Parts: sequence; structure tokens; C-alpha cells
Amino acid sequence: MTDLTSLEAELTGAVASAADLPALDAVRVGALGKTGSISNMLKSLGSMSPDERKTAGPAINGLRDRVGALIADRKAALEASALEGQLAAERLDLTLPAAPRRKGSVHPTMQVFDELTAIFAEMGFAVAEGPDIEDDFHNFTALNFPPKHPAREMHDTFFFNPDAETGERMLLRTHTSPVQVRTILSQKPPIRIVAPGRTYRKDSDQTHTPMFHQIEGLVIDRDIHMGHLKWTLETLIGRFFETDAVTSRFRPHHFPFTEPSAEMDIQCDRSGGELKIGQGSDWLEILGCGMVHPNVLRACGVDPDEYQGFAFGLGVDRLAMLKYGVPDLRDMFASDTRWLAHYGFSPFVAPNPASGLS
Ligand code: 2NL
Repeated sequence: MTDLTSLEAELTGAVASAADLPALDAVRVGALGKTGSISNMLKSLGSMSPDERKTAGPAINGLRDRVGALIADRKAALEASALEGQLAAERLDLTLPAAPRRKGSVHPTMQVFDELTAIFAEMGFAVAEGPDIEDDFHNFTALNFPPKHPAREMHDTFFFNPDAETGERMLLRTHTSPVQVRTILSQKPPIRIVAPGRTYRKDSDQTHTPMFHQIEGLVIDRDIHMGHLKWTLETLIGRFFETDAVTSRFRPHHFPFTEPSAEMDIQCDRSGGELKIGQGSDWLEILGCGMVHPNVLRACGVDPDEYQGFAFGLGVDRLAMLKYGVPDLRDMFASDTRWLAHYGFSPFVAPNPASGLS
């Protein structure tokens, strides 16, 4: 029994003074491992007389359990202090400025938003914003979409579940036009705004992503006509591509919210595999536009006999890819930091008409 008492004192001391997990494990192996001191004593029970075994058995098993519990406690304490040490060593000061080599960059789509709004700002347009989650009135009805128009169908539009009480379904806006509807409803003409933002349609293939970016423009005033529209868009394209030589043409088109409606193409050259703007004999479709439909003005409380307007909309992602040579649309929103480092722009050089756009 003295053997057991001194072994217990020795092991208790060894467990308490084990400085780290490997040292503690060495103590455990030495006592409870296959040929450990306690394990060997347990093995010796077999060669004892039944009387001896009656007292030695519970004593050795008791020692094994107590030492096992001591080791488990010490292990938990060592693990906790190891974690605390690691947390202290790896502490980060989040108030420090970012390391310069890891600075972020401006996505080409956002760069083109900034370029376009800089051009429009110079022409006297304000920027308007609105919610991504819209209702049927602002996204469709006010824009003169007939009740059964195909664009309303589940196929194109992301609808939310109907509201339990009203039955109304909210949706993700399919264009930024509802921003303009909200502006006409809340401001008096003259109105001159652009609405840049995210838009959503159930469409996903090589040339479509379910989320994409649009900028739309709207002018409402007295005596507004197609001439104002044409000048604005031709001036816009010339400044955006930073050349006077862009030839454009307007083709008749149909939108529910404009009458007449048109699509604008710009002259380009596709020979030689590379697309060049401002030369050649090909045409590139660039935007949709038209005179605001009288029904849209009426739906927003404006008298079409007193005020007229023009509006236009263009897809910004495609325009960014075109101007900055991004070959694949699917890379645009993949959030690959190597891609962003390559195609991104400096956040410290904001586009403006005085110092240049890009
Ligand atoms: C396109 C065509 C367009 C508009 C958007 C608009 C907005 C109001 C009233 C009338 Cl509130 N029109 N927006 C007009 C014509 C075309 O976008 O192809 N976008 C990518």
C-alpha cells in the first residue's frame, strides 16, 4: 500500500508539473499506457491470491481512476491556456490602416457607373436611387405594361411569396424604371435624373447573369422632343468613348413605356477579331430609348398635354466589358481577387470630366 501511496504522490506531482500537452502525455503513457506503472500493477492482480486481490484490486483501480481524472483536468487546463496564448499572439489591431499591397479596387461596372454619372452630372442630371425590392405598381403597372404582358410572367421576374394578408407579391425590380416612377410621383417637372442600379431577371447563360446593372435616364419638361433625346445620347456616347467620331443610328423598336421607341446602334468594326468603336461598317446595339408614353405620365399624375419627356436605358456590364476588354461576362461577378486586381480601377482616381474619365 505504501507503494501505491508514494506512486500516487509521484504521479500527482508529475501531472501538476507537466508544462505542456506532450509532457502530460508522457506522464499518461508512463502510468496508464500498455506497460505503464499502474497498468503493470493491474496485470499483477492475476497472480495474487483471492484475499490479496480483494484489497489490492479496488486500491489499484481507485488509483487508476484518480490519476486518469487528474490527467484529464490538467489536459483541459493546458488546452485552455494554449488557446489563450494563441489568441494573444495572433491579436489584430483592426484600427490600423490596411497594408498598401492589399488595397481594394473599383469593379469595371462601378467605374463605368462613375464615368456615366460624371458625364450626366455635367449635363445637369441628378442621380436617383430606389429599392431593389419593388411592387407590381412601380415595376410594371405605372410603366404601361398590359396586365398579361409576357415580362410579368414568372419566367422573367423573381417574385417573392404573396403576403398572407393582402395577397400582394413583391418582386426584384427587372429594370431601374421604378426609380423614375417614384421620382415623377414625388417631384414636380422639370425633372432630369439618371438611375443607376442593380436589376434582376431569371436569365442565366453565357451572355446573361440573373443580377445585372442598368442606368436609365429621364427628362420631363415642357416642349421636350426626340431632338433633345438624340443630342443627349449622341453627346453621351462621344464623351464615354472619348471620341468625336462615333456615328450612330436609331432603329424603331417597341417598349410599353415609351412611344415612339427606338434602339440606338453605334458604328463599329468587327474585322480582325477585335471590336473598334468609331470606324468600320458594322453596328453595335447600345441602348433603348423613346418618348415617355402618355399613360406613364398620367399614372404618375403628370398631364401629358402640358409636359413631355424622353427616357433611355442601357446595360452597364456589357458597356464596361466593351470599353475595358473583359472577354467573359461570367467572370464579372465571380469575386476572384486576381481578376479584380487585373481589371479593377484605383479607388483614389474618381472619373470626372475635367481630368478625364479613366
Ligand atoms: C433597354 C431599354 C429603356 C426606359 C428604359 C423609361 C422609364 C420611365 C418612363 C419611360 Cl419612368 N421609359 N425607361 C425607356 C426606354 C428604354 O431601356 O433596353 N434597357 C437596357
